[in-house]
Amino acid sequence: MGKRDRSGLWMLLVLMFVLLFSVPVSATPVSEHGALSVSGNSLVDANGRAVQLKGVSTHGLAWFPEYINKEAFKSLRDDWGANAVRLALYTEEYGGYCSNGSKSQLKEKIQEGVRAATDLGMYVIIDWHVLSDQNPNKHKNEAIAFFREMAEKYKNQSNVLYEICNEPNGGTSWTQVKSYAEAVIKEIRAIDANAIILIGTPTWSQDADIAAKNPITGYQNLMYTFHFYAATHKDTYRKKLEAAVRAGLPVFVSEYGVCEASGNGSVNQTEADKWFTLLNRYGISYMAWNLSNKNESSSLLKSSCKKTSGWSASDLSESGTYVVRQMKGKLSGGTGGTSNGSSSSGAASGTSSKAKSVKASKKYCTVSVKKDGSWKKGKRYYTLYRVTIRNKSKYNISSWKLRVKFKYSIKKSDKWNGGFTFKKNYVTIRPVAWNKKIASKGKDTSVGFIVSSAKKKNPVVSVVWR
Ligand code: IDC
Repeated sequence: MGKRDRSGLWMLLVLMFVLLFSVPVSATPVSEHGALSVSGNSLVDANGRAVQLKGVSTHGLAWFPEYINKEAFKSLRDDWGANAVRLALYTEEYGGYCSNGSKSQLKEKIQEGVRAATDLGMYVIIDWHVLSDQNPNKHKNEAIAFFREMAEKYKNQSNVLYEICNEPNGGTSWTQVKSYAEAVIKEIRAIDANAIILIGTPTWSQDADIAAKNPITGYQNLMYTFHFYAATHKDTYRKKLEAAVRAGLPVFVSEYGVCEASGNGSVNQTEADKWFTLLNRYGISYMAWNLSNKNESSSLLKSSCKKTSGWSASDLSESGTYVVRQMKGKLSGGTGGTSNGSSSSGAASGTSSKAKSVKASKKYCTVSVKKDGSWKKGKRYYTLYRVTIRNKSKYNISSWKLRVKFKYSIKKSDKWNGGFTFKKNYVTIRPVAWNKKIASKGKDTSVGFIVSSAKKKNPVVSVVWR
């Protein structure tokens, strides 16, 4: 073989090597995160890292079956930034599973939906959409039969989540929901020991704070749902959600709208931004209602749009435009919001059961104390600081304590999500119960405070672990 021939051979080898190793094997949400579990009040992935599911809910499977197709879900994943999809199976209403629907056709649709999501490496929620039936106990036996069948079918898949009652309402109490949930969970767990199970809470899944006072015990991987519609539900409801999270309840927003609770009416982006600041602060998962072109403002597609996949920006309704922007990590207002671009982030207290636990230190964690606004009031200068603690180690952090030192003396003005001591020119910060633990590779962004100073410039001189 001549020299030229050999160099040609080398070129070919190099080319093959490049082709073999550089063609990216595109990661999917499921290949990245694997089987999910619940740790503390967080949803965590197979590596024990906090994970936030984001996606959309279909409208009723009987109403809008055409959107259950692989191309549609691919658009959700690749163009909208979704890692999950929710399949809404109404139990009553039009074509309901327990009313006048064809059980076999509806189950066929679910199977199509799960298959499409699975092929695309997306998480999928099978939602038993209790609504006008009000009390999930009304169709308890059918729910048990249904979920037994689903669990049997999907027990070997790590991407399927079960939502066992969308929105109990009509005065159904938590005691009644709990007893229903315990019966259904027992049946699912006999078949599938690990799948995440989402449990609706009373008053259209707004009473997570009530569930938090008396959660279901004896099972792992349970989460409780909280639903909001931003143009109707405001501060009062955000307080309820926050109370539930702070009580340690794992919460999942399996349905939300940026419009009114009717699913129609005005869209309120300002309130929606406030909701997302809260959800992102706690790393709470969220699914938008609804993937259809129905002529109502909660529909993510314009009613003029007839496409069932491959949508462009001009096909999106006002809700759709907001929802997609949100999933991509941008809030509408641009002020006061915490944007959140990555698919895994945020949750305060996730811990992997595998890794050992250590106390935060320089060796394991980094911390940043960032200025996020300053103003003058009277003779004093006020500054707001936000604290980010990142656990860069392979261990779970079991506790932490920090001291932030300023150049000149400071006075306390406000603080949140920690135990604080303000003294001379320093602030000592300890965690509260729910942000004490930080999972391996996880972070906490929940802590903040405001100090005032006589000096206009009073920089932070050091931040140390205690
Ligand atoms: C609404 C749909 C609407 C449908 C109606 C049926 O948007 O097209 O006619 O259900 O009753 C929920 C429910 C969800 C509702 C939605 C808007 O989970 O099924 O969808 N909503 O009203 N809870 C709060 C709001």
